[in-house]
Amino acid sequence: MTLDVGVLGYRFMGKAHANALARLPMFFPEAPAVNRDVLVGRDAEALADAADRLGFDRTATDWRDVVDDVDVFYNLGPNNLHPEPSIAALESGTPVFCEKPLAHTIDDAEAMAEAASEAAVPAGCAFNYRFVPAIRYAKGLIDDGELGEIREVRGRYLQDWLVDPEAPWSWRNDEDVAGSGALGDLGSHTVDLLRFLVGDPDRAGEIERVSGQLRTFVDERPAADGDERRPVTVDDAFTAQLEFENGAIGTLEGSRVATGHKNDHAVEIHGTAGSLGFSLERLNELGVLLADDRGYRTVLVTDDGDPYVDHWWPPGHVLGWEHTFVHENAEFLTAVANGASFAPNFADGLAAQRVLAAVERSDDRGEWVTVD
Ligand code: SOE
Repeated sequence: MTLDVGVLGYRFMGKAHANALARLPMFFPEAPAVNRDVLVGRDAEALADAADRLGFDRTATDWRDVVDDVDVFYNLGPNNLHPEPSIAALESGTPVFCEKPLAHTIDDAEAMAEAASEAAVPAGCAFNYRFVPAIRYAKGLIDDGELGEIREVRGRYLQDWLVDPEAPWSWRNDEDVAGSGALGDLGSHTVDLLRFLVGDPDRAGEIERVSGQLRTFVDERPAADGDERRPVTVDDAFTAQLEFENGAIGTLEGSRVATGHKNDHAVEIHGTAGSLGFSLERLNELGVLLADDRGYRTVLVTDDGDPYVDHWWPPGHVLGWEHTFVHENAEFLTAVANGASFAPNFADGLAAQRVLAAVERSDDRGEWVTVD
C-alpha cells in the first residue's frame, strides 16, 4: 500500500517533513510506502521550484482541489490556515497531520478538535519533541514511578532570533495570522511536552490554573521587502506560573529575545524520589537524578534498546533535530495505514491551546485564572 501525500506549505516545515518522508524507506521500512504526490501553495513559480527540490510529483494552488484527492493531507501553513483545509480534509475522510499550534484562536482549535472527533481517521498535531529519544526515555522513568510523586515542573523554550529590533517582520509577528507570538509558537510545544511527561492523572495531571504575563519589546519591524515598517501585534516573550491537578507547581516561559539561546527547549521535573532535566540544545542527553544519586548523572540516550535508536546508528552516533520529524512521521503514517489512533492528536492540540488561552486571559486580568 502506497500513501499519496498532499502537503500544504513548502518553506521551513515543508522542508522538515519532506526530508522526513524521504528518510522513511531507508530507516523505517516497516512504515507504509509514501508518495510525495502534491505540494500546495499560492506562488506557482516558487511552488514549482519547491516541488522539484522536495521531491513532489505535482503542484496545486488551491487546497480545495487536493484534500479529497490524496490519502493523507499535511497542513504546514501559517496558523490561521490550519482550520479550514484541515476540517475540509477530515470531513472528506482524509487523515490530517497539522503543524502546531493547532490554530491561531481557541475557537478555531475547538472547531478542529470537533471535526477530528467526528472523523474516523487520524488527526495528528505535529508536536515533534515528543519524539526525541531522551524524552521517550524520560517518560519511561516517570511512568515507572522512578521520580515518585511529581512536585515541581519547569518548562521553557528560549530562542534569540528576534533580539535585533531590525530583524524583519514576518507572519509570526501578526496576531491575525499567528494568533500569538512566543506563547503559541514555542509555548504550545512546552505545554504539550509537560502534558506528555507528567499529564497523566496518576502523575501531576493537567495544568489547572495559571498566572501569566506576555510582553512585546519591539512593537514594529521592517518588512522583509521594502522600506515599510509593520506593527508587531504579538508577544516577544511570556512567563507563567502553573498549578497542576495533583497540587504540583511549575513555571512556563518562552522567548524569541533570550540572547544566547538558539533553540533551547528545556524541561526539568522534580519528584519525591528523583529529578530529570532535558534541553533540546543537547537533545541526545538526559540529566537523571534517582534514588541514591548524589547529583545529576548525564545519560547519553543512544544505547541499543533506547527509543528509536535501533532505526539509526550504533550507540553514541548521536541524532539531531530533524530525526524527531522522521520519528513522528513514521508513527503517524503507520497509524493511518493501520487505522489506529495517534498521539498527539487534535484533542492534545486543543488542550495545549486552552492553557495558552488561559495565560493570555491571566495577562489581561492580572490575576490567576482556571484553564477551561
Ligand atoms: C520558531 O522559530 C520555531 O521554528 C517553531 O515554529 C518550531 O515549531 C520549533 O520546532 C523551532 O522554532
